[in-house]
Parts: sequence; structure tokens; C-alpha cells
Amino acid sequence: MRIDIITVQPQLLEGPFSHSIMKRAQDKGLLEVHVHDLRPYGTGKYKQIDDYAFGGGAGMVMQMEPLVTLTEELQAERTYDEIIYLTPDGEQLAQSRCNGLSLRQNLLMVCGHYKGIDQRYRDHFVTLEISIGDYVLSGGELAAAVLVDSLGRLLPGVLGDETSALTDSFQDGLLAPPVYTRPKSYRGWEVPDILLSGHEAKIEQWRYDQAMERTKTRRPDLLED
Ligand code: 6GU
Repeated sequence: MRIDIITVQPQLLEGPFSHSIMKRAQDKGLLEVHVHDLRPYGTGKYKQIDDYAFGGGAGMVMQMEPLVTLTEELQAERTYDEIIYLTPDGEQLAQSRCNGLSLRQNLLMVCGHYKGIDQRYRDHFVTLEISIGDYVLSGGELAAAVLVDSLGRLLPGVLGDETSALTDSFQDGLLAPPVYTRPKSYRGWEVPDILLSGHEAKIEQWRYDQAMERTKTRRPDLLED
């Protein structure tokens, strides 16, 4: 999978993909992330990329020209399966969407800043709008990082068996059950006996029951359909 990201804050996207699992995914050639600074595509002496909103009101709006120039430069090199705009008024990201997107080859992500981007770019270039939750971030970069991470870890070969994405919370529609590691007893706090029993079927049943119980109390909405 190749992911291109358009941003006015490329520094914000330097860290997240340079470590741990995202780094391994790239080292193995399974994931390529290319961050593109929008600023050089700005117009005039000051490389302007934003302007006042028509109709007035506080906040600047990212202009068409720089975004379109960079987008079309990238599109000349490859066809994107989706052009994703990260925005708090987009579709709320869920695991089902991550699973689907992880099967695509080329994704272009566009990070907004200020009051957002000119609606005409959304109308004519963007194919999917994603939010990562009901709260407002100062820009789309951290949301893009979340999306890239959630996709990268689903690519075949990125996670080993021991960290398989199949046992994640949400992957089967339930929250994950509790987990424990050594020591068996810590300050008198004990690991549940069943996990030490060696009885695989009973352990599986216990985990399922725990996952169901957690989901019922914490996220009953997940059980609704
Ligand atoms: Cl994608 N962008 C911004 N700026 N804020 C957000 C968001 C995205 N998702 C949740 N809040």
C-alpha cells in the first residue's frame, strides 16, 4: 500500500511512522508513506495557501489552486483508490472502514487547517471524508496519523501471529477481554485460575464471556445489531 499525505505541517507527520510497527511495515516494503508539504505550491511571494472566507466570518480557508496543483501532480503519477479528506464533519472512523481501506493500493489523504478547505475541492476531488471522533483537532494531521496506523497494522505480514489483528477489540464486534502476564501473584492480586489451567476450550469460553460482559457494560451500542 502507498499513502500520500498533503499537509501544511509536515513536521507533525515525521514522528508517527518512524517507529515500531509502522517502521517495520515500511522496512518490509509493505507500506510506503509520502508526506507532501503544500506550502511550496502556494501563490505569490509569500506562498499563500489560504484566504478569507467569502461571506465573512472568522478563520481562513485553504485555497483551491495550491491543493489542486499538488493533487494533479500526484494523480499524474498514479491513480488513487480514494482521496480522503480528514475533517471533523466526515464519517466517523470505525474498524469496518479500516478493514476495507486496508485492501486498497493507493490512498491520498488531505489534511485541513484553519477553517478547512474550499468546498469545491471537496466536491470535485475528495471521494471520502473521515473524522476520528466527535471533538475538534487543530488540523487533520493527527487524524491522518491515526488512519495510517490503523491501516498499516492490517496489511498482511505487518503483524506477527503473536500480535494478530484478528484478536483486537472491535475486530469481531466485541471489546477485547482482559489479559495478564507474569507474575501469577503480585501484591496478593491473583491471575484468574482458569488462565493457568491449561484447558484451552475453557479459556476460550472465559475470554468470550469476558469480552461479552465488557461490551455489555462499556459499549452496549456495539451489540445492538
Ligand atoms: Cl479528521 N480533523 C480535525 N481537525 N479534527 C478532528 C478530526 C479531523 N476528527 C476528529 N476531530
